[in-house]
Amino acid sequence: MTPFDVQTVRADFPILSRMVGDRPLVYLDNAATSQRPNQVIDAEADFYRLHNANAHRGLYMLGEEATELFEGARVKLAAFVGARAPENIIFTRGTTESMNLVAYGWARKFLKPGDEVLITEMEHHSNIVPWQMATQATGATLRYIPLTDDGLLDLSDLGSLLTERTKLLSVTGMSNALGTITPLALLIGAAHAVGALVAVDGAQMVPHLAVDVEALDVDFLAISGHKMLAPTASGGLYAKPEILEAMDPMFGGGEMIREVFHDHATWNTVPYKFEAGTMQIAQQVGLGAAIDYLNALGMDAVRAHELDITAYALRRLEDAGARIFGPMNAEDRGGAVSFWFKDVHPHDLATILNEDGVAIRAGHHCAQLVMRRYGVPATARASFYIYNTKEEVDALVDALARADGIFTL
Ligand code: C6P
Repeated sequence: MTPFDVQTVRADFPILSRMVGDRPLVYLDNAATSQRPNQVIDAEADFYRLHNANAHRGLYMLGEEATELFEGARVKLAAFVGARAPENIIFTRGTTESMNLVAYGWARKFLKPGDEVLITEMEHHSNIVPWQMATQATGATLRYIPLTDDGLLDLSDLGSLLTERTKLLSVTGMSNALGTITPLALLIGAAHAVGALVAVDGAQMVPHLAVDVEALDVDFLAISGHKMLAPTASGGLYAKPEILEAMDPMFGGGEMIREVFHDHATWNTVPYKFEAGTMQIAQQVGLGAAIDYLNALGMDAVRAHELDITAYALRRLEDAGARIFGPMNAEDRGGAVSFWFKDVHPHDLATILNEDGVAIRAGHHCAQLVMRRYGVPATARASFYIYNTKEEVDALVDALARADGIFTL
């Protein structure tokens, strides 16, 4: 049972009343990016209409308003993920930039030959490639936690993968390709026990589950705003204060310095030492409005809706003959449901479904190691959010039946 009125939520999203030809849009690609409610669109537009100036620079009214709104968004994001102080949040363009910041600012400074970084085969490329680059640059070694046949992390060999050589465990909180929810408390406890830090890719987790970085005791958390109703290029990196103090900045430029001399410069305080140049001010202000929206629904309610619709979709897709990748129990997963339908290539399927107004993603979802693990070049993926309904799941299944008809002619 959804604890909020989905039709009331839908009315806040102008794009959901668009038609695709003569069919209503059924938007099921929320893992790629969510849609935005009027509240977020208005917050971003009002920033430009009424308050636009650069942040942290102008000593005039607009400059102060822009700074206040920008910093207000930092306070909201910090509270949303349970951070003790807004200074623990670095604003970034999203998870990719956040993970690269950890890989440059922390890993390249502290890793040395013989050290290990442990990740999983379930990761998005943005939590693989930065570690390949950082371990190659430092002489450290990259290791992987494998996957079970049913899309869970295979932790049977964790003891030999996570050792005193491990300096960092970097893992997604929720897989975009399998939906799998990671047992973070267990992994963070095990990593800290051997002295490793833990980075969590929160791109899919933060929009869909209540997160408390203090309770989890996580060291880094990467966040993408655009998957949680906010504008593109909004998001951030949470990190523990002592880690941020020790890290190097990734970008040099305006605002990140305290003093500049001919031969060197000194850094501004955290978080500003990581925020060089003019930031994505209006977008982060929009993120603040998105957080207000999600808080008004309540993250427990957001999760309850997702569980309800995902359980329904898993059942209906399985009955329709789809092979589903990832856990079949909705409690173990989020709402990104990857599947292979009969013998139809996912790209053909997505094209046919589009004729019925149904938008799904087809491809490797930037998770090629997952595709290799399960022996497929691509999957079709439907992914749900707060405004999706069971009728839309029915529309997906009806469209699949039509695709089946076309291919069995
Ligand atoms: N996944 C998808 O369709 P950015 O693009 O930086 O906001 O997020 C990257 C990213 C990192 N980790 C996970 C688990 C993700 O799902 C994503 C983005 C999109 O699945 C686009 S590839």
